Amino acid sequence: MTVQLQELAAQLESIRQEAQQALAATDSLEQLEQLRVKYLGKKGPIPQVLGGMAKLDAADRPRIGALANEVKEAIQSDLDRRRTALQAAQIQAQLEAETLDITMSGVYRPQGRIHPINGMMDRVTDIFVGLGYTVAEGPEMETDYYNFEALNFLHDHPARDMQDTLYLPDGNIMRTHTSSVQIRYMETNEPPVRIVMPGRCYRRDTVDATHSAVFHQVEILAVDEGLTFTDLKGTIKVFLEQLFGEVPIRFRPSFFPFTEPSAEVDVQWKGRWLEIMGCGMVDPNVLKAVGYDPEVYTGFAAGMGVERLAMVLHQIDDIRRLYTSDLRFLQQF
Ligand code: 2U9
Repeated sequence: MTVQLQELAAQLESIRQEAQQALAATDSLEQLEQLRVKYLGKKGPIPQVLGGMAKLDAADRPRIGALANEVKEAIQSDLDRRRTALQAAQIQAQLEAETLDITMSGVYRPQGRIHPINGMMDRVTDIFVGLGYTVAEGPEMETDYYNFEALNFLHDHPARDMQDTLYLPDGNIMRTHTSSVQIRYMETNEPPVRIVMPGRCYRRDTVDATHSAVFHQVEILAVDEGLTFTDLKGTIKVFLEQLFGEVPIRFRPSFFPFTEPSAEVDVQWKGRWLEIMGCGMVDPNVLKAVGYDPEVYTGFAAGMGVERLAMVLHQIDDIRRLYTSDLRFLQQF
């Protein structure tokens, strides 16, 4: 190989290397195109090198021509590979830049929960349903007859007083207990009766830590042949066991217009006797008022205040907390 040939071959080799490095360093298609023109264009270095072929021996000329083609092809294939890579990168970048987030941020809907009054009313009602009682409901607006008269309240009974009962302009009243529902039920149903009445009641009370003008009751009524005070005690014992567990209970004599005899029921809870409900045998006058023969049928009844039960079992210190809709309070249940 002649010195001239070696020189031209070395020049071609360094063009190839330089082009290779330049291509590897490009990061845009525009730059790549500039490099194509620079290294493979008509005014590029290879035609220049080939211009020096005149100095070569005729026998060396085809060799340098072949070498020049090899270098051109090598540069071309580097260029193609780089173009493919840059195009792929460009598409990828475009895809990432144009990503459309089609998700929508959700609408926050706070989860509600059962109010402690309703929770307690459900618990009590469910226990009696478990004992075979049926739920009965009635209107909150009542007549004097269903709320007092049929329940054996004397005409001058203090509960009938304007100071104790909410009277409506039309002469009706807001029911002061759910007992009116039992009267309505017995008027349209024959014994045997086993009913449980959960419901809202109203009294013209001055609101304080233990009184609310709106409150809730659950009452029960059983009427059948041969029911005795023992049946009443057994029913209440089973009920209180399910609500409080095995706690001592006691019955104290009391008075209600609609029951005779009547009793208050206390449970021993956290070391103290608490008055929790009232009960008694249905007064014969009440049975007569709905057309039941008191010589054939006897009945027992009991009633309790739902707020009071909730306050005892949840250790709530003021009845008003149950009515002020303070979420810090309500979220505890
Ligand atoms: C009929 C006959 C008898 C329901 C009864 C009680 C005793 C009682 C109070 C508890 C606290 C009301 O919420 S409170 O203030 N109730 O002590 N209730 S016997 O007796 C009836 C009901 C209906 C036809």
